[in-house]
Amino acid sequence: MKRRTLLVLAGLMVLAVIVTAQSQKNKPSKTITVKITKKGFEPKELSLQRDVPVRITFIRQTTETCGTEVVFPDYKISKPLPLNKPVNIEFTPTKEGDLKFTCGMDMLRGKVIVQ
Ligand SMILES: [Cu+2]
Repeated sequence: MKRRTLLVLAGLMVLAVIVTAQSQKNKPSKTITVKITKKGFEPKELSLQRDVPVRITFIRQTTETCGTEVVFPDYKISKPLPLNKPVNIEFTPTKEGDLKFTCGMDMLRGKVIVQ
């Protein structure tokens, strides 16, 4: 009887470890905020690490630019940016090198350096 209890406890511990590992796997280990202002993306240059999941939060704070959408062409990501609403983009850079992000019309530009 006591042995069975121990087994159940051990099983629960293994399960807890697995669940923790899974949730950490899905959690971005780096978060960055990028604002869209009159000047464009701020900051407009980001540096990221290869294979490290990232969450970039974009907030458009102006109506004076055409930055109503953000596009990461290499990762086929594009999202509308409503005024003053944070929009999260999550991905994992898998290649080293420069990566561009732009507005929907490729006028505002930003750069991600993946190392
Ligand atoms: Cu534009």
